[in-house]
Amino acid sequence: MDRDLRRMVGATFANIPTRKPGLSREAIVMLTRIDHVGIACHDLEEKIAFYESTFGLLVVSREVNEQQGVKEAMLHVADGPAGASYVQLLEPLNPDTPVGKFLVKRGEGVHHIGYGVDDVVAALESIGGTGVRLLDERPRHGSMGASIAFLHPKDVGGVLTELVQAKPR
Ligand code: CMX
Ligand code: CO
Repeated sequence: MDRDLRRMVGATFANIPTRKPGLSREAIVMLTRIDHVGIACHDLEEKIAFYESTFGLLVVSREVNEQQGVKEAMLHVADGPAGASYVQLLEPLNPDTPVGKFLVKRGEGVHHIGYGVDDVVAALESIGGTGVRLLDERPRHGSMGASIAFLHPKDVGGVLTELVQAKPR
């Protein structure tokens, strides 16, 4: 990026308000970034190959998370000032899991959005106070050592929403 363009982009971002005026700081949960987009698939290896060959993404982590009922891979997209962002590919461990049920009902596609937060416990308390149902009262273990918690999609306009506090580097 040349220097003028860099300055322009910097200035543009500096002008974007990040908080709704009039709300107290305590009432606001700061979402720091889009941490990942979770995508449900039938065949993890096939989808990894697709994302690698089509978008040139690289797998940075593979895990089996029994508690969440998934076999998954994180593919790095970009680094930003608030941390990295990823595509999370999810294959269910069996049909009676969140991703397994989703695939039967809706087929492959976007399953959830994961937003970065600095403090997931504080975020849960604040969001729970607004009436949005918390699927996790307390954080659970997520990809790459993160602490995660889900919000009910019916209370977030049909979007299953995950809060992600990344493991400290
Ligand atoms: N996005 C949007 N809506 C969803 C959804 C999703 N991913 N999954 C389910 N729903 C909707 C269903 O369509 C259904 O709506 P209707 O009643 O209008 O048909 C409703 O929610 C209930 O769905 P269900 O199939 O009966 O499933 P359950 O209620 O048993 O579970 C949910 C739904 C969201 C509570 C469950 O999937 C959950 O607890 N998810 C959080 C954990 C998770 O998804 N883990 C996997 C990812 C792990 C990771 O990212 O690390
Ligand atoms: Co996720």
